[in-house]
This record gives sequence, C-alpha cells and structure tokens, in this order.
Amino acid sequence: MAVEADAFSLREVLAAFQTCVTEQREVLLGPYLRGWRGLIRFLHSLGAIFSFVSKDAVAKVQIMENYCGGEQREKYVSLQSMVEYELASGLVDLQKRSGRPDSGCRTVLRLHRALRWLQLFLEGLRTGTEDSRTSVICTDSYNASLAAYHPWVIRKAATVAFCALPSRNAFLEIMNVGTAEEAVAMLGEALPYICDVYGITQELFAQHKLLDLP
Ligand code: 1PW
Repeated sequence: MAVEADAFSLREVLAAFQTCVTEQREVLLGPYLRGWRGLIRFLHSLGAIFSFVSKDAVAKVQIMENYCGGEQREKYVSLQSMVEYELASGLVDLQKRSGRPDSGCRTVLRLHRALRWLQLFLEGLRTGTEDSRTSVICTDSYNASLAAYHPWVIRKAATVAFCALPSRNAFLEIMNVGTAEEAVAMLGEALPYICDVYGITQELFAQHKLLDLP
C-alpha cells in the first residue's frame, strides 16, 4: 500500500494525457480515462473534503469505462468514433435529458469542462510564486471555467473545499515529482499536452454542436 502511494506521481497522470492524441489527432478514450483515474487518486490525497469534488468525476469515469468495456467497445476507442457512433445511432439527448440520460457525449463533456479547470489551475500553480495562495488560484480558475455550469450550492461547496488546499509548496510536493522547481518544470512540459487534448475535444464538440448537451 505504502509503496503504491509512494510510487504515485502526478507526472504519470499527466503523461497519460500525452499518449491520448494519435497522429490523426484523435483523442483515445483509454488513456484519457486513465489520466482521469490518476487525477481522482490525486484529489483523494488532498483529503476527505475533496471527496465531494471527486465523487462526480468518479461516477462519470465509471460510466465511460462501462462503455469502453461494453458490447460496443470498438465505437468507444476515441472521442471521434464515439461522437460519430452516438450521433448516428440517436443515442444522445440533445435538448433535454430523457430516454438517453447518460450518453458518452454528455458525460465526456462534463469531464472536458473539468479538464479546463484543471488546466487553468495547474497553469496558475506553475506561474505562481512561493507565497501565492492555492485556494485563490483554485477559486479563480474554477470561476473562469467550471463554475459557469454549476448551480449556486455546488459553487459554494466547491469554494469552501478550496480553502482547505495546502500551500503552493506543499502542493508541489504532494505531486511527488521531486523538488518544487522540478515539479514546476514538469508542469511546463506536461501542460501543453492537456491543452492539446482540451483543444481537440473542444473543436470536435463545437463542430457537432455538442457543447451545451443537457
Ligand atoms: C484541484 C484541482 C481539481 C480539478 C479536478 C476536477 C474535478 C471536477 C469535479 C467537479 C465536480 C463538482 C460537483 C459535481 C457537479 C456535477 O453536477 C457536474 N459535474 C461536473 C464534472 O462538473 C455536472 O454533472 P451533471 O449533474 O450534469 O451530471
């Protein structure tokens, strides 16, 4: 157990996002979900207060893993194949959640929006100074992204949870990448990959008018 916890490093999580994008600029769901699983593990290491934040992400990842291991698994290899399949088969509720409440498209859209938050947060952490407050970085990045999609009560609870975040240096240490400087350097290397995954997904969903799925 201890060995496993020690071996955990945010580097590997971010590397999963690096292996997501194929030469054809498709986003592979396998590594995408592996990246998320790692992130969730990371959130857990931040303490119980973050379990409410990760709970929904766990549920969403689970829905997607079920699709990826299900009968139609070959349709869920990449985001592109998923979108094509679900739209062509009428599996996506476009106006209101009803008969198909948990399509892969609407589920990934939630993870996709949360990924933007993560991206902004890690970028804020990277460019911050030693005395930057992580709770402020986290709140700012949340307000600039995911908050727009959340009702007041979730925004409130999230903002309260952020206050429990450790200091920037402690946070960089929890990442388990080495010294604070090494962690910052790793973020500089890894963030462009998350940006890339985010950008391709955003374009794909925009193209198919899927950015507002209920
Ligand atoms: C320290 C940096 C952390 C970044 C990790 C991102 C985790 C994102 C999880 C946020 C979840 C907040 C509570 C749940 C809200 C759901 O209602 C909402 N889900 C998301 C992922 O935004 C919308 O899902 P729904 O209700 O339409 O199924």
